[in-house]
Amino acid sequence: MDHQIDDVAGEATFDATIAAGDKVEPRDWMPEGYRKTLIRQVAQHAHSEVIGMQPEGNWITRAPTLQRKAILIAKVQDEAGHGLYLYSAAETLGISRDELVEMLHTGKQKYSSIFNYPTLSWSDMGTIGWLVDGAAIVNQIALQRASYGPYSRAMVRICKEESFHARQGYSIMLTLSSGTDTQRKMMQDSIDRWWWPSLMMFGPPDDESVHTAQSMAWGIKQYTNDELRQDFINQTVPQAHYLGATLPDPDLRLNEETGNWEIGQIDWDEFWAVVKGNGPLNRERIAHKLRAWEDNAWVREAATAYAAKQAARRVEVTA
Ligand code: BYC
Repeated sequence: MDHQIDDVAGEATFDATIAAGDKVEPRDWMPEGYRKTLIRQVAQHAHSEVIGMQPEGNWITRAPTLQRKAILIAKVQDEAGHGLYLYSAAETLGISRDELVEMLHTGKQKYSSIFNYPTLSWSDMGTIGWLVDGAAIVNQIALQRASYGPYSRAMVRICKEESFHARQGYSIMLTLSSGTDTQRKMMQDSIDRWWWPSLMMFGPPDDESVHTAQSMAWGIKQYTNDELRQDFINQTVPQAHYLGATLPDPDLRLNEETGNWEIGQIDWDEFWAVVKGNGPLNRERIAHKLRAWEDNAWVREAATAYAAKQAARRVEVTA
């Protein structure tokens, strides 16, 4: 009975917090669906950052200059950091890091479709920074205003770092676009392969998005998938033109009335195939992650033993 009274009072406070645009914090009452939705989305986001290290890590040893190598290492390290902020934010919802990692390893939780495509040339480092991080920023700027405090605060820091990532990507594209014919061809080939998968990052079209309406009512999402996708397209098309590149869409056209760049049909069959585990590299990505997890077990054991030793010393000192 007392529980029911607590729930009624908690729900009223929760509704008022959302209506006022204030933040919900870990100890506050929240509906079970809200907690579950956040665990799903934040965990999926964390997993994406960690798996997202693989396509770029693939090019660290082959970066064309020392400076590009140093920048790429820093960027890949940032992605690991983003994963850690996000796992920490997910843990405040009452789930452990081990459970989350287990769900990634067993395929019970997803990561972004985009990281199942291969990185075939150095130019892909530019395209990923420009298009993939660019798409991530459009999505994450909105998530800075998400109603759950720990998630929104993690987003503020992540967005600052992502903007450096997008710039380093575009800087690679500018270098290639003013280079030799071979470099320009490599750049165009890379754009041709990454354009459509980048647009898929925003999720299914609004009429197929099962979570958007509820997530917007809860203030987790501020905009729909299609709205964010359109913002990204409008921002990116002029950047492609500045590079002297084309986008692989014969139907792309500016609608003078709305100011929107309108695109052709996205291949949603391809998107769902990738999401369901049948993209070009889904199996390899998870196999590589599992191998790294097993090979590095000794690091986790050593860190745990060290923490226990430090804690025991603190007890001795205070006794
Ligand atoms: N890939 O109802 P919907 C990065 C799933 S990392 C895979 O619209 P929602 C970076 C969706 O989960 C960027 N699955 O869902 C790192 C749902 O399935 P379940 C990662 C997708 O949640 C390293 C179903 O489709 N960013 O920036 O309302 C290097 C129906 O979708 C995808 C984030 O994770 C997809 N693309 O909206 C470089 C952002 N899209 O779970 C860069 C946080 C949809 O019911 N997440 N699905 O089985 C979000 O903003 C939202 O979760 C989404 C989807 C917009 C992605």
